[in-house]
Amino acid sequence: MKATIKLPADIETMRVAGRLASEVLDFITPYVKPGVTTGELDKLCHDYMVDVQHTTPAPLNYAPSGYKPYPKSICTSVNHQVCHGIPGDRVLKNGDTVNLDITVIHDGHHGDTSRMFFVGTPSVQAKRLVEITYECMWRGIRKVKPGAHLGDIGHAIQQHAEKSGFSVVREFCGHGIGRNFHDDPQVLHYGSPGTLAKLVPGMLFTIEPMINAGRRDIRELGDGWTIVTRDHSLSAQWEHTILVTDTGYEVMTLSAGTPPPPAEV
Ligand code: EYL
Ligand code: CO
Ligand code: CO
Repeated sequence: MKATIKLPADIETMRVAGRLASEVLDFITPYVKPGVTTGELDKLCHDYMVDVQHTTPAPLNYAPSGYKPYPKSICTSVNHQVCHGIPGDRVLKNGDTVNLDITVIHDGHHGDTSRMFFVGTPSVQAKRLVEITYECMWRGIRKVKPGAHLGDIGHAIQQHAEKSGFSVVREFCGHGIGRNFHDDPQVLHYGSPGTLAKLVPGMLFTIEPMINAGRRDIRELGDGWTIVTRDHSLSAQWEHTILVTDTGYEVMTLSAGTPPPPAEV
């Protein structure tokens, strides 16, 4: 499938959208504590986006074909939930891990980013999974440059995950992004070097690996959205929106609170 090459004016708007999405994560960070509900985190983020940023939460009422409209403004995926967890009455407790996934619309353009959070003190295994998943995302990002292939990104992610004893979720992938939330290309988090589309300056897409501590198999819950690991093993995900530049890549979803790239990658 063909990827759209963005115009310079659109790229600057995407830069702002990306920063705003990341700033929602900065804003919510101090609230991610034992005792808070995922619904409270959603409400806080919704009001920050709408009232402070004057952005639109893209997930709210989002209804890709075959899905019922998503009822909330962010995704909150706890422990063995892989992605698309729906905020609600669930109370976060010490030792939980949670992914908060934010997509804002600013001036018709989307910024999409997610981070992992530890609620209180994590287990040794949770800390390792979250750190390795962050390294996986960054190993993918560092493959991005003109002339590289999408398969190079997927391969780098899969190699690091599997040599660490973890597995890569296959059913969901990164995606082109811009005026549409989800566009071409699909950015698989597994694959072979030199395969799939060649990267060209101006392409914009997310890299958002979902890595499981156990088997890669997933299952959808009855709510029609929440994805969980079939074996109930822990799952982690990080996401950035990336621009292909003339010399490499630019991370579009940066803000004051963005964690630094891992040192050892
Ligand atoms: C579901 C989207 C067409 C994704 C994200 C896939 C299914 C068919 C389009 C958020 C919500 C990815 O990119 C996402 N998070 O970073 N729904 C999503 N779907 C879907
Ligand atoms: Co996202
Ligand atoms: Co995404």
